[in-house]
Amino acid sequence: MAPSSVFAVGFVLAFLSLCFSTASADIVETSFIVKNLTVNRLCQNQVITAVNGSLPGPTLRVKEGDNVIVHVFNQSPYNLTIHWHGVFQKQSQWADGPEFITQCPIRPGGNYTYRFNLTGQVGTLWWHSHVQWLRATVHGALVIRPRDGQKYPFVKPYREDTIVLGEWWNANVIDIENAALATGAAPQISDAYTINGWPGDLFNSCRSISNNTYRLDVVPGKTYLLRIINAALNTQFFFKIANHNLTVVGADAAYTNPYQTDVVVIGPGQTTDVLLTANQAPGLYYMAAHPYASAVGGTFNGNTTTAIIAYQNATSQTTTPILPILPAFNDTPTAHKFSSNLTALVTSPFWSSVPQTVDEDMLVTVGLGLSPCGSNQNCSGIFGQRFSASMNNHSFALPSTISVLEAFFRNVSGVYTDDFPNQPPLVFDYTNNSNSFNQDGLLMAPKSTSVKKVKFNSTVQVVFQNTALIGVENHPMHLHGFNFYVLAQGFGNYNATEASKNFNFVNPQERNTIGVPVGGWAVIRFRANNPGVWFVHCHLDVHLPWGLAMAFLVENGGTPESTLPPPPADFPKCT
Ligand SMILES: *[C@@H]1O[C@H](CO)[C@@H](O)[C@H](O)[C@H]1NC(C)=O
Ligand SMILES: *[C@@H]1O[C@H](CO)[C@@H](O)[C@H](O)[C@H]1NC(C)=O
Ligand SMILES: *[C@@H]1O[C@H](CO)[C@@H](O)[C@H](O)[C@H]1NC(C)=O
Ligand SMILES: *[C@@H]1O[C@H](CO)[C@@H](O)[C@H](O)[C@H]1NC(C)=O
Ligand SMILES: *[C@@H]1O[C@H](CO)[C@@H](O)[C@H](O)[C@H]1NC(C)=O
Ligand SMILES: *[C@@H]1O[C@H](CO)[C@@H](O)[C@H](O)[C@H]1NC(C)=O
Ligand SMILES: *[C@@H]1O[C@H](CO)[C@@H](O)[C@H](O)[C@H]1NC(C)=O
Ligand SMILES: *[C@@H]1O[C@H](CO)[C@@H](O)[C@H](O)[C@H]1NC(C)=O
Ligand SMILES: *[C@@H]1O[C@H](CO)[C@@H](O)[C@H](O)[C@H]1NC(C)=O
Ligand SMILES: *[C@@H]1O[C@H](CO)[C@@H](O)[C@H](O)[C@H]1NC(C)=O
Ligand SMILES: *[C@@H]1O[C@H](CO)[C@@H](O)[C@H](O)[C@H]1NC(C)=O
Ligand SMILES: *[C@@H]1O[C@H](CO)[C@@H](O)[C@H](O)[C@H]1NC(C)=O
Ligand SMILES: [Cu+2]
Repeated sequence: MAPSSVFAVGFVLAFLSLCFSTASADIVETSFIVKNLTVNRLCQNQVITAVNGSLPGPTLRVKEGDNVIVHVFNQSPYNLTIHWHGVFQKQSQWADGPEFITQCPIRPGGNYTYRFNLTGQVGTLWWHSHVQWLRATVHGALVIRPRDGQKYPFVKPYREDTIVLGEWWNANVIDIENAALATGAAPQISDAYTINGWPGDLFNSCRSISNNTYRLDVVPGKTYLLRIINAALNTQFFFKIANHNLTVVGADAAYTNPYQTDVVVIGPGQTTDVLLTANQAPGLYYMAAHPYASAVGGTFNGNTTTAIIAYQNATSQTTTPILPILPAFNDTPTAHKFSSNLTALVTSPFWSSVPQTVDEDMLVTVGLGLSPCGSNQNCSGIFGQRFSASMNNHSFALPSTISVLEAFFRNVSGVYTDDFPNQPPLVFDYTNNSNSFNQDGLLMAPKSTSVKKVKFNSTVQVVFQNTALIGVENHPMHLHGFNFYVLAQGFGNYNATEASKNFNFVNPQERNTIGVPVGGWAVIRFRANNPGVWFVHCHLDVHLPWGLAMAFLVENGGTPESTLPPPPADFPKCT
């Protein structure tokens, strides 16, 4: 072929890919049928609430820029919403999903259509119910590939797979939650952890290994992209694959610099994309996960969930897979090393630089507490009170007659207050365990529905500061509607003078969920460039109903693109 025709072919290809990349947005329209499903786990049948008869629910596969339409039919006995975890919801604020924050739930027998565009994010997100504890079984992956003509910024994987980590109860999870809330006690711990819905054979299941364990067949020498999602309610995990290193290339649908590791630490709400190369002796290898349990004295199920990586045609198919050695449950140094070593890939087309000025400078305490039992009641929390939780001494209570977003839109008073403070009411020795039960009345934070109002497009910096009231613990804090930059993380009480010296303004990881170090702090920053009401909360479902939440109310910006549109016609009403 003559050089000139090579050039011509190249030119035509370039031209075509340009056409595709401007016209590549597809409409992805599907339905979720949500209803009872009987499944058999751990030697017994259990009725769960599930989407389309599967656990996890169906994977939604889209390309960046696509227009997503999901018709949700609630044939379950429970109130329902779906949250599209990590989706920015620019101009589709009514589709975000948390009950009584953005919408009233879809009542049993009802339906609602979620419509949003997936623009400016590539990687792995997920969807889950945002009503009580329903997300234990109402969840699934949301895979966003680059649009046509664009590529991954890493070696093209031979195949991709989703690895959904979950948590299982031999009971109805709503009953478990309601029982705990009735007495103020800590809820019953889970009976198993799962990988793609299966506990694996280290749990007794009364089943054969091939019938209780997720299995991924790999071709020797090939590289796989594993999209790991932590859909567990209350458990952070250490995750490993025996004898194999992993290369992290993304987290929360933002590309990272390649980071090689033999262990992944992942909190509820987070996703981690890793490359796995099948470069070991052909055979069977377990992938395994067990808790990273940061709270001293906390109770948890200490078993390990497994799945199997099976090399194609391995002669040793019948032998027992090799089990990786997971870090100790309380191995905070390993958790911290992983979480603080990730950095953003700034050559990503979706990267934008860190805002250098701050309009709202907040220090927000996050932690546990108690609330009064109530007269003539018996409570099982410590001191005979109820467990509770708070941010800046405000323990969040959901409204029940209208969502906060709708109250904002319709100017309905009495639903929320906009008095969430930029600082805690009292400066104290936040992380000192020795006086953890007696902090000038701070143990019992009042219940309220308090939001922080910010101007459109303002830059918000939040230092999440863990407290030792009741006990220190790593809380995975999730922000709806935005990604944030993680500028720094550390232990003890935050000291701005010290910490700001180490802020990463160059390539901080971008996330929607950050595990605030146990007995420590994390500094995040984001641009509030989407008007609406955006929930901020601990993604441990044990702490959310206790009140470990607040919301940002981002005001309208004065242009059509920066104004909250009206709710859609089928928007659920509270009745
Ligand atoms: C869920 O099930 C419905 C009804 O069978 C089907 O139309 C829809 O495509 C399914 N959704 C997904 C995401 O698989
Ligand atoms: C669904 O399961 C619940 C128990 O979890 C039961 O009370 C209800 O009757 C079931 N509904 C249907 C339609 O089977
Ligand atoms: C989504 O994108 C389409 C064009 O692809 C546009 O017509 C629609 O208004 C967008 N929807 C939202 C909610 O921004
Ligand atoms: C969806 O709900 C509306 C009422 O909100 C109802 O009129 C409609 O028939 C429902 N659609 C289906 C397919 O069930
Ligand atoms: C798997 O377990 C189910 C339920 O016990 C049983 O019906 C099915 O036959 C089993 N399949 C295999 C391949 O063992
Ligand atoms: C994994 O990576 C570590 C350090 O980067 C290296 O020492 C080790 O040999 C690697 N193991 C495998 C199986 O590639
Ligand atoms: C493992 O799980 C079983 C229930 O499936 C539980 O009885 C046992 O205590 C657990 N083991 C540990 C170490 O937590
Ligand atoms: C595995 O065996 C099948 C059938 O013999 C063969 O077609 C395939 O190429 C083998 N794969 C590898 C990786 O050796
Ligand atoms: C990774 O973490 C280790 C341990 O916390 C720390 O010593 C090292 O500086 C970190 N490296 C980077 C690049 O952040
Ligand atoms: C938000 O502020 C940034 C920095 O000042 C500016 O570049 C951007 O245009 C603003 N966005 C809007 C929509 O006003
Ligand atoms: C914060 O750090 C600075 C500089 O190291 C130090 O002078 C100051 O005393 C510290 N503040 C507190 C409250 O510890
Ligand atoms: C279901 O939602 C309605 C609002 O539409 C609310 O009044 C009711 O309390 C909810 N039910 C439960 C069990 O939360
Ligand atoms: Cu928490």
